[in-house]
Amino acid sequence: MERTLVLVKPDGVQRGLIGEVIARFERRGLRLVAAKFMQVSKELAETHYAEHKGKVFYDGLITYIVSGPVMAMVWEGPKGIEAVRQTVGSTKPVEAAPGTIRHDFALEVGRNLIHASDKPETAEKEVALWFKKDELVEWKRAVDAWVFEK
Ligand code: DAT
Ligand code: MG
Repeated sequence: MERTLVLVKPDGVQRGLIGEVIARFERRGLRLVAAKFMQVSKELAETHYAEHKGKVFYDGLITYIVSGPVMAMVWEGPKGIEAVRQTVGSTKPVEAAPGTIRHDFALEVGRNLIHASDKPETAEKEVALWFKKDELVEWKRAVDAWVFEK
């Protein structure tokens, strides 16, 4: 079972797409572990996007992510990191596969609606950065045996 960080970015929140994003992950069978609606501080934004510091799009990226509230969530499932990235789609919306969130709701890389951790090391770091341990909910669903093989 893998956990991954998902953010509905400010454009997704402003456009009323929080529910749409949650519905897609729920339908896929992923299990919600944590969620909070919050205004991102500049400090948190800079820590979260530290790997992109110095790139041409960095300043725009920080301005974008702090431009309004985000919906931060942790989702889990077997191969959860990969599964969530697949449902999210490629970074550039015009390169994202039809049926993915970025394809279906976005056009521009600087307004690509959603963040998802890209690999296990990143996911672990990002979940710990955005959520305290006691905000992560351990629970089981009656339907789990029909979604998770083991
Ligand atoms: P992802 O969000 O798919 O993990 P990333 O980690 O490479 O993509 O980049 C983080 C964000 O930075 C991305 O969601 C949008 C922005 N970004 C990435 N590449 C960009 C580019 N070439 N031009 C403008 N913004 C870019
Ligand atoms: Mg990334």
